[in-house]
Amino acid sequence: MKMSFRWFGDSDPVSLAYIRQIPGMHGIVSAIYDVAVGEVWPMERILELKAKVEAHDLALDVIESVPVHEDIKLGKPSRDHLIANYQQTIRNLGAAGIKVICYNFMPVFDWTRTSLAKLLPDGSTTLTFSTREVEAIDISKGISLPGWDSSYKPDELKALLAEYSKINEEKLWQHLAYFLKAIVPVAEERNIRMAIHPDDPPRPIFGLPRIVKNRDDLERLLRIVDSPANGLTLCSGSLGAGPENNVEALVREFGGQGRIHFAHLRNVKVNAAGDFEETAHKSDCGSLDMAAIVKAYHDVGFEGYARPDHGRMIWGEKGKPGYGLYDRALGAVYLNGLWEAIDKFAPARR
Ligand code: DNO
Repeated sequence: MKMSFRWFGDSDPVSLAYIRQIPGMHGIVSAIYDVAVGEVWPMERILELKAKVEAHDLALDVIESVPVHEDIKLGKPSRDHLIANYQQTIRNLGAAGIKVICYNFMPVFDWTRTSLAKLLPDGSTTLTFSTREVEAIDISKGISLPGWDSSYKPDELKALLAEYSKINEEKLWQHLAYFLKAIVPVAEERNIRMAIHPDDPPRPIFGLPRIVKNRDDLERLLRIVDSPANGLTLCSGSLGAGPENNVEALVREFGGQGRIHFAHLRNVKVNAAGDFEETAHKSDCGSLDMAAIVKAYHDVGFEGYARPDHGRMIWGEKGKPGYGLYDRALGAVYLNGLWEAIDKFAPARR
């Protein structure tokens, strides 16, 4: 397990110099944030990012994310050109020595929360999701939830949602299959592992289809192109927010097949309705048995990349919700500690 840390580039309040001081840190997970979705990532920008990271003695092996243009998800005629651009970005990333590309196939919205700073009894703040609050939102009046893609103007968003009203789950699967069949061979050729991130939360929101939510979806996805280059970002927090999902079992099944390339490790406190609150990483802080999950990775001989995922805001830190330094650093050290203990004292059960 190679421990890594997400960094949002020069505008990130957390510096590479600080990340490097976290014990056991292998590398940085990042992206180029100012290239428009659908455009090719220029070689020189990729090399510049890599040089910046390497200057701090950290590796840049994982990109999170190369976003997928909505026209590809909608299956519009413009998708062929956009997919050709995506292929070229994969080639460029391969030429720069990148090993894993994370992406997702969630229509319109990426991860969704109803609060970004719920105050906890210990004075820290965290991210939460409530179905009731999401359902109370009248989408036609425009959306103003924290953390959502505010780059859409209300009219654009309305038009986009209208286009999606014709897309059901099966259609979205067809569009994902079309995309995978085009990009996975290029990834194979360039020695890159594609790693889809599951839907967060793992269920439809606002009537938009979501298709990467549970074990059967993951199985279906992997069989579309049965190649190690078509793999998973297994996000414990996203999948773990589905009461039907057993994250440890997913790690054993898909990790055992060598199809997990990137592990997002975080804990959530989930109720039966699937509402959740993000917690500190430690098992007894949330609903997930993080020790059992890390043990499952160890048992399947996981050699891929992992990162602590969202953290709470603690110790008065101000910054990007979920992506402060302190709680994620605690998470990284905790996860490395679990791994070391398992490695030394628990025999692998393969
Ligand atoms: C949230 C992240 C997601 C993830 C993308 C991957 O914090 O886990 O934004 O990066 O869904 O494409």
